[in-house]
Order: sequence, then C-alpha cells, then structure tokens
Amino acid sequence: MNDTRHIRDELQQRAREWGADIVRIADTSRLAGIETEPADLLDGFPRAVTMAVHLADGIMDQITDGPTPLYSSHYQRVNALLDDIAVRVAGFLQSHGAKAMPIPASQILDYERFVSYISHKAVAIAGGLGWQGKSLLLVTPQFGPRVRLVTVLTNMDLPADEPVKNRCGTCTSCTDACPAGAIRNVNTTLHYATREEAIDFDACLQQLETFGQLEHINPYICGVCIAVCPWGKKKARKAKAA
Ligand code: B12
Repeated sequence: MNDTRHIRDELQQRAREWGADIVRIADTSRLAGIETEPADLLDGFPRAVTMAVHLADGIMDQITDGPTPLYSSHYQRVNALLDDIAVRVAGFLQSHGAKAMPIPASQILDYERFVSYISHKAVAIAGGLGWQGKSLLLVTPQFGPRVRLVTVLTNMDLPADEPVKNRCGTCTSCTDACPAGAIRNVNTTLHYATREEAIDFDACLQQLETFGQLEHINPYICGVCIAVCPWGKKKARKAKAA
C-alpha cells in the first residue's frame, strides 16, 4: 500500500497540473448495484479516480433564469479539458503497469433513458468529492456544484477516500430558482435511489429542450441550479472581498 500511496500523491499532483481542481479516489465496491453500460463495466476495476474542474465564476455568476451563450461555450471547452485530463491520467496509470479506462465527460449513450456508461456523480459521491444535493447535482465543499466531473477506472489498488456528509440542510435556493419547478426539495443522506425521488425528470428535460432551441445554446444545458447554490457562490464572494 505504501507504494500506491506514493503513486496516488504523484497522480494527484500531475492531474492538478493538467487542469483538475479536485482529485480523489473512489472504492468502486461502494457502487455495488449501480446501473452501468455494459453491466460488467466495473469488473476488474476496484478503484476509480474521480476528478472535478471548477467552472469559471465570472460565467456562472451571469446565469439567472437560463443558459447564456458564454456558458454554452464554456461547457464544451471544460468537457474537452476533462476528457484530456482523463486520457493523461489513464496514461500515467498505464505507465505504472496498471489498467485504466477513461470515461467520457459528457457522452449520452441512450437518448430514451438519458444514461451514460456510469454516473460520474455516483463515483464522485463514493470518493468523497462532494455530496448529492437537492438538485441531484454533486455539490463540493470547495466550489459547490460549479464543477464538471470525469472518471478514470483502474485496477491499481490506490488508497481510497471516504464519502462526505450532505450539507444542503434546509436550503431551498435551487428549488426556488429552477425555471421548470422540477426540484422536489428532498434531502438524501448519501444518494437518491432514483432521479424521480429528487426531481421531476420530465419537467427538467422539457425545460432543457426549450432552452436548446435558443441561438448559441448547446442541447441539454441550463445551469440555473448550478449558479444559485450558496456553496458555489461562497467561493465567488470570498474572491470579491480579497
Ligand atoms: C444523461 C445526462 C443528463 C440527462 C439526464 C440527467 C440525470 N440526472 O441523469 C439530462 C440531459 C437531463 C442532463 C441534465 C443536466 N446535466 Co447532465 N449528464 C448526463 C450524463 C451524460 C449521464 C448521466 C447518467 O448516466 N445518469 C443516470 C442516472 C441514473 O444517474 P445520476 O442522476 O447521475 O445519479 C443517480 C444514481 O447514480 C444514484 N446514485 C448515486 N450514487 C449511487 C450509488 C449506488 C450504489 C447506486 C445504486 C445509485 C447511486 O443517484 C442518482 C439517482 O438515481 C452525465 C455524465 C456522466 N457520465 O455522469 C452528465 C452530468 C450528470 N450532467 C451534468 C450537468 C451539470 C447537467 C445540467 C445542470 C445541465 C447543464 N450542464 O447545465 C442538468 C442538470 C439536471 C439535473 N438536475 O439532474 C454534470 C453534473 C455535474 C455536477 N456538479 O453534478 C454531469 C456529471 C456531466 C459532467 N461531466 O460533469 N444530464
């Protein structure tokens, strides 16, 4: 384990140099029962590197009741950066003799059910990158939900991090701001059993489809529940005061 601790430290340092803002390790046995594509995706991968890139506060602070062209462009660039970091992290692990599988940041595999290979949020929850907020998003203590996520599966037995406590409390910011009124204001200790438990999924999707018809806006983006969360704004306020 000593050996892999050293590799974990170097991996975290390198991933930060490549652009990741938070890097943690998830024990994938915590994900038992989760839906993946294919069903045996996690077989032979006892660990996952879960990483976040902080979205630009200057862009997120401008979002009030819907996506902006700036956010739309930023969303694409950050996805590209995350995919790049994941490929580099996979290369790093392979150079140490491990097997690695980078999972794309934002590839939808099934447009009927809206699912991907694996939920980055679920991996991030398992690795203690943050907690699952009332918006269904991953909320980090450092940047709130103002992060995009990526995952690299690996068979290297890296020392794993522990999940963190949910800190949404009685806050209703995302529930109040959601343009579709889709957030049910229900808390969870670790994760919701289904998406429906937290949000009216059809209402959220319909709103995203409406936004997708606007000029300069990519399909399926919104950003309001991300922008209003006090955990994300806290960081922005601190920077303003400095
Ligand atoms: C398909 C997709 C969508 C679909 C469906 C969203 C959804 N909630 O599933 C649509 C188009 C609606 C969508 C919308 C949005 N998306 Co989207 N989307 C994805 C994508 C590509 C796949 C998600 C997926 O497979 N979902 C399947 C469901 C079942 O999983 P889930 O909701 O993630 O989590 C469930 C389970 O995982 C469970 N769970 C958690 N832990 C565990 C553990 C165990 C053991 C079990 C059994 C279950 C479990 O809890 C949830 C309830 O069932 C991911 C990228 C990725 N690969 O993760 C991005 C992703 C989830 N989207 C993201 C974002 C930001 C958005 C939007 C805000 C739009 C935007 N960019 O402005 C909205 C938010 C809507 C909302 N409030 O949920 C980010 C979230 C970042 C964050 N901070 O959390 C992601 C992770 C992309 C990224 N690379 O960062 N998205």
